[in-house]
Amino acid sequence: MNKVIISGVGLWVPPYTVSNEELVGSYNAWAEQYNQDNAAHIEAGNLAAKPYSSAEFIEKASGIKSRYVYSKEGILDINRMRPKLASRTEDELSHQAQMAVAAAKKALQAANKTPADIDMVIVACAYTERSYPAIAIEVQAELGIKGFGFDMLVACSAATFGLQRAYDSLRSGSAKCALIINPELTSPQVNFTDRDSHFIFGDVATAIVMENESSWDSAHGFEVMGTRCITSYSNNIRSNFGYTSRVTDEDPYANDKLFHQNGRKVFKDVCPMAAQHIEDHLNDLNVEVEELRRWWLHQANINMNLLISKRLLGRDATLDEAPIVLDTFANTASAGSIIAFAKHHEDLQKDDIGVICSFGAGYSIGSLVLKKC
Ligand code: CO8
Repeated sequence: MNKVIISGVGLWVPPYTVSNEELVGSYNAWAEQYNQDNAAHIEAGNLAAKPYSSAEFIEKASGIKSRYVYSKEGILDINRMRPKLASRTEDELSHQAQMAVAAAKKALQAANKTPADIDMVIVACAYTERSYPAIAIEVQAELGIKGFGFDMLVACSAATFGLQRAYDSLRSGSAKCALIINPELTSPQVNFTDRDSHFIFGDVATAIVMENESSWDSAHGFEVMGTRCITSYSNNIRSNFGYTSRVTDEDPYANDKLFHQNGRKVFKDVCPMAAQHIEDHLNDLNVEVEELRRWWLHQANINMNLLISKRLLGRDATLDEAPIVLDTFANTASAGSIIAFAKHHEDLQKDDIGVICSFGAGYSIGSLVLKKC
């Protein structure tokens, strides 16, 4: 059967950054204001005082120092505590399509392809800003791509699950050259008034071109040796935002409609699941863990990545083996492992093997084992 190749990757980085110090400064000012405004209720024991956040805690607990955001306006304003985006008319390109197109152009260039070569577009991410028409179809129109496109949501594993869809389509012949894009506009779903999660996420867009070996013509190609996806239901990472809030008469902007999680439980559950998943995938492909030259892991928490690689290697992975990008990008949902791949793939030599692995809400875990061509 024809080999399937990842022939190009693109990374679009938003223009604004928010450091831990900036974020904590605004959260603490907001908490102080809240506690003052509610002093009587807090004193009477009817309301809990808001605890303060700390930049030291954030870096120690997660490894995150800063994050990129699509719009900085409003995030640090204690009277708003959420980003502000200009609303766009139906005739204008949507925010998410704009991010997706920027990353897609970079991936096409890296793959030495033009829009005319693509016949399938998948926009795979944690949220889309509307239900229909699909962002993927908007991207298709903007770039002038024929064929078909669709959106798919699998939280932090959307990118790897999307890559598996593309791989299967190329192998079956239903597509010849696929563009898989991850425009992760996470900041609108972050509760910037929640100390436990206000620091976790950043915005970014990544894209990958995947094609058959017969058409491959780029500087850096990676044969997809295999893909593997698994899901297991959990409420530990959840957002109840959805189109039915209108008819259930719930507040569509209540805290449960934003990202929330039991972070410590997620950490404990997901690390062993992800390590087992990678081990099983490698076993299926007759690849030894020691043969892995690079681990492009999901970027949620540096301690998670260290634990997962150590469990399999029996020692700490070096930063060269398992690169970290979350220090400057934070958790960018499904794009994290693809950012790691985008920034750390060119130095691999022919026949070097690496694994892209994502893990997150669902729970969902996805992996691709790649061999440098
Ligand atoms: N500042 C100071 N102290 C804090 C803060 C803070 N900001 N936050 C919490 N604390 C306190 C806690 O209250 C707690 O205090 P106490 O011991 O008195 O109860 C103490 O610090 C320790 O808190 P935790 O137990 O929560 O701390 P952890 O060491 O577990 O670290 C983490 C917290 C960083 C959240 C960690 O648990 C973690 O990274 N877990 C994994 C989370 C993860 O990977 N989640 C995946 C989510 S992403 C995903 O699946 C995609 C969803 C879709 C995208 C969403 C976009 C918006």
